[in-house]
Amino acid sequence: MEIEEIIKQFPQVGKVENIKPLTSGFINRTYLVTSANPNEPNYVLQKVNHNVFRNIDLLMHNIEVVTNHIHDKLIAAHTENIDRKVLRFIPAKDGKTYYFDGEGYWRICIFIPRSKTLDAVNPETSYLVGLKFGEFEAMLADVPEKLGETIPDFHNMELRIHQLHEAVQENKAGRLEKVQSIVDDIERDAEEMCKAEELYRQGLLPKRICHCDTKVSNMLFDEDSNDVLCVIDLDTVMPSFVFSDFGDFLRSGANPAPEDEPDLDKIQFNMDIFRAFAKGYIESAKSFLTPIEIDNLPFAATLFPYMQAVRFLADYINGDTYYQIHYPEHNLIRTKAQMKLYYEAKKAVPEMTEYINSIR
Ligand code: GN1
Ligand code: MG
Repeated sequence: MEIEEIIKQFPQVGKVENIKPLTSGFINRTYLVTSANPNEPNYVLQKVNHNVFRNIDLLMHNIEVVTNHIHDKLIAAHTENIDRKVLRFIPAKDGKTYYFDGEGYWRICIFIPRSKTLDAVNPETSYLVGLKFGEFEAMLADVPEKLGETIPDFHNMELRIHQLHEAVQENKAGRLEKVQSIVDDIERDAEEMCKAEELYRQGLLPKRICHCDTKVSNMLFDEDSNDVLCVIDLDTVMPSFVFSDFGDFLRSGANPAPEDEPDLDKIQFNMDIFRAFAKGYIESAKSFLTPIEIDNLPFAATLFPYMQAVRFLADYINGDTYYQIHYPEHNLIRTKAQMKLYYEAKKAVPEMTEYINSIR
């Protein structure tokens, strides 16, 4: 269906002046829709990736519950400019917050004007991002409804290891020989890296509503004041261990190099970023975190580069079916970069633990 036709399924949108693709993430297709009437907001139109997210009804239900809950909390706290502090998805003709055109699923949210995203963090922004993601979890700690997992077992390390085993067994793209030594490195640490699932089984670790994609680029900042406005990209908001939000932010934030940096010497784990982020996060999440969760935050910082390496490697072995690649060995380069980061984070665990114990 033509994009113009899709937009017409959302009655709230008036006359459209312009539709322009936005580049964001590997997963969904995104457009900025500009309204002809300057008094009307602009919109963000997205086609949700149905291969990745199998249950769009559940996904959009989660997002509605989460955004409504945050909205209510902001009102109760007499927060100013609430429209800038939480996303709002608008209904289609049938009242649902998405439209199925027979082929794909589309949704529209209101564009927050004078906002920007950042691609990199310094200690100052890292602190703000930590505060905001901690606050996001804190606000959702009392969501009355049980949310579903939009990607079942998304951050389940045992499952990711299992998927790697399957990839190795099938060796679909004939690439196994080339990566056997990395597979061995991963195997060596697998049991240790699956400790969250074990703690969960023992009833010692809870699942909470987490964001599960805590990159700095998933947060809006005010263009003028540089204040943090709100958390975006809510597709992976689901029950998970808090390690997801803590660890995945540091995976991208504490590494000054890109996640696919081929020069491994450039990959580091920046402790200034770690300290700033941990400080902000613990400040706002302290109210609900248990001692076991806090004890294991340094583990979380090692878990996410490790998990991402396992995911990239499985995709490489499978012949690149999940992540978009820009050159043939891209997933292998990504794997090596994440393994390097994992080892760097591991080296920093004693220092991380010491710092966390000093502020908890
Ligand atoms: C995917 O598309 P993006 O960048 O938001 C992936 C994350 C990975 C990331 C690695 C749903 O996120 O889990 O960490 O790539 N999202 C999904 O770059 O699989
Ligand atoms: Mg994402």
